[in-house]
Amino acid sequence: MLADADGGLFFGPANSTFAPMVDDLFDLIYWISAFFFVLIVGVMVYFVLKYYRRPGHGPQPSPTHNNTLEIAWSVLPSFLLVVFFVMGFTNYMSMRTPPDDAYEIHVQAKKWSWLFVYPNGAESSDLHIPVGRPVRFILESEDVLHNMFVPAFRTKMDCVPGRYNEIWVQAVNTTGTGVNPDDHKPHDLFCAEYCGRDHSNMHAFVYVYETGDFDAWLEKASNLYEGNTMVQVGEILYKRKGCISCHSIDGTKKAGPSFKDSFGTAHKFTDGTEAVMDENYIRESIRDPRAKVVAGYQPVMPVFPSSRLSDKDITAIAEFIKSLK
Ligand code: HEC
Ligand SMILES: [Cu+2]
Repeated sequence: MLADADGGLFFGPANSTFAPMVDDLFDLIYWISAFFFVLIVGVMVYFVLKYYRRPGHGPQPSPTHNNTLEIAWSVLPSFLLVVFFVMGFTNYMSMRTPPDDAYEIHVQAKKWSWLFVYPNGAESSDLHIPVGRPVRFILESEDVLHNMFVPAFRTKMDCVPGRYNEIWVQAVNTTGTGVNPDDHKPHDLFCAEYCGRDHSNMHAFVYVYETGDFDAWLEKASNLYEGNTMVQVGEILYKRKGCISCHSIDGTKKAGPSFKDSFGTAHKFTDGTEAVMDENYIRESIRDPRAKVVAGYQPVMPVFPSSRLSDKDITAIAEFIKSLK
């Protein structure tokens, strides 16, 4: 094996069962290319120095043909090509064929956030998975092309609007839960397909747990309203439903207005009217964002019907926005 478990020269630590084989293939192609680059440029430089035109060194008769050489430079690259293809194809096929007993997680990408949906209906905006168990991702997009990329797993797959795509992964190490700063860090998950204004913020963390810890997390995630105040639920939904990608809570202007100090104040709209933000206005903004478009912003906010955000959820979000004064 060429690759180290820590990822070697080019990669971060290898944290999935696929990572070493991806790294091996990359290293193989890389070093073969480097070898031939040095060889060819070296020979070129040597010939230039040896044969350049100077007094006493005019043009010389040269051979027109060399069968051995031509066969060599056709057969050797073809052979390498076949080796790369077979290795790449086998890797690709094993990444695309999850074992039957894989744990399934739905991935919904949208501008500009991730939603992960677990078999029991629990949802999260960061990815949580058990260690040592195959996890199959069913990827979809609500709007444009996105791509789920976890460098630590070497996993990368398109999320295409209107169809399901899949990939699977088996993590080999746990990560910290992010609570204890001494834990090793959770992995990064990026969008790797340019998808508009806040593409670069389309980021999530990947937490990998021991099986028991994962079950505990899942249990907690499925009972959102249990043991949380409305404000806390509102904050969780604000992250989970992707409001966070367009609305800040610290006053910074993103694609949408900040929620900071916005409750109870007057908001101006593109049609010249204005209204004070109260619960009804928040509700309308979520169910029918085009009804009033805040001056200075594009009408890009997606509609959230009750199938995606219940009335109770909206109440929680309103409580959260209220708490930001
Ligand atoms: C793709 C970006 C985007 C997402 C995601 C998004 N919004 Fe918006 N939102 C906007 C924009 C842009 C406006 C201002 C234009 C308008 O009123 O339609 C807005 C306006 C609002 C307003 C009125 C704000 C004000 O200052 O008057 C509220 C309330 C709101 N959004 C709530 C939410 C909630 C809750 C979510 C998540 C469930 C959410 N938004 C998700 C872009 C977004
Ligand atoms: Cu994206």
